[in-house]
Amino acid sequence: MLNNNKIEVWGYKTFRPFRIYWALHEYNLNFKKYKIGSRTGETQTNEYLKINSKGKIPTFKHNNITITESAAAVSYIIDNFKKPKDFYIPKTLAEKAKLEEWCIFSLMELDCLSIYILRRHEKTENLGLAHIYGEADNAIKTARMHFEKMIGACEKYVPKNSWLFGDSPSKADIIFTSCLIHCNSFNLKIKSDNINLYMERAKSRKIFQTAYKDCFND
Ligand SMILES: N[C@@H](CCC(=O)N[C@@H](CS)C(=O)NCC(=O)O)C(=O)O
Repeated sequence: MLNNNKIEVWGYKTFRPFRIYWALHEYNLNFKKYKIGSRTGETQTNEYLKINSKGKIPTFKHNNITITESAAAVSYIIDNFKKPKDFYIPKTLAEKAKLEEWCIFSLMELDCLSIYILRRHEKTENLGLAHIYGEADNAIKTARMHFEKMIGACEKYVPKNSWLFGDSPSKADIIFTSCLIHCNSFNLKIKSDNINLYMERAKSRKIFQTAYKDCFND
């Protein structure tokens, strides 16, 4: 196991850095925060671009390794530090594949193909960046339809009373929940009681709340 004496995280106030904050809080690890925001200019300085050439947040660093994808940083934390008691790690290859299926589904279908399309092409008054990436009514329409379809496709696999893999949260819960918590900002409605209840259960977890405050407060 690695020590935690030099963990650093850049970025805050959005759901992608939150994935890293949540994992670090689950693992009870101290870390140094650089609370820089996207589109504030802070991600475009020469100094920052040297550690993250994408000019995006989040960035995670532990000693000499720098990771510039939120889900990869979550995996790094889970794979390298001492597992807390109340956290699920898959044991078999089949369990690992099912867990990865949730993560990739959330990242691709919910984050990239739905939420991020809205972020790029919605009008400014709807929290979008159409002034930069252009208006694209059809892309917005299909992103909304896609989100609804994907929520419909996964809802029956979301347990009624537990986390995705039982009594303890996992990487899949961190990634899946992160894609759900702010979708109402884009007026994306989760039309599934089951998933809404799951999300409320996740939000009621003390560690979730502490990590959330840490990530979203100044
Ligand atoms: N795939 C990346 C996406 C990172 C990302 O898009 N971050 C947003 C804020 S949450 C950002 O920095 N956007 C600024 C930009 O797109 O230029 C991850 O999950 O870490």
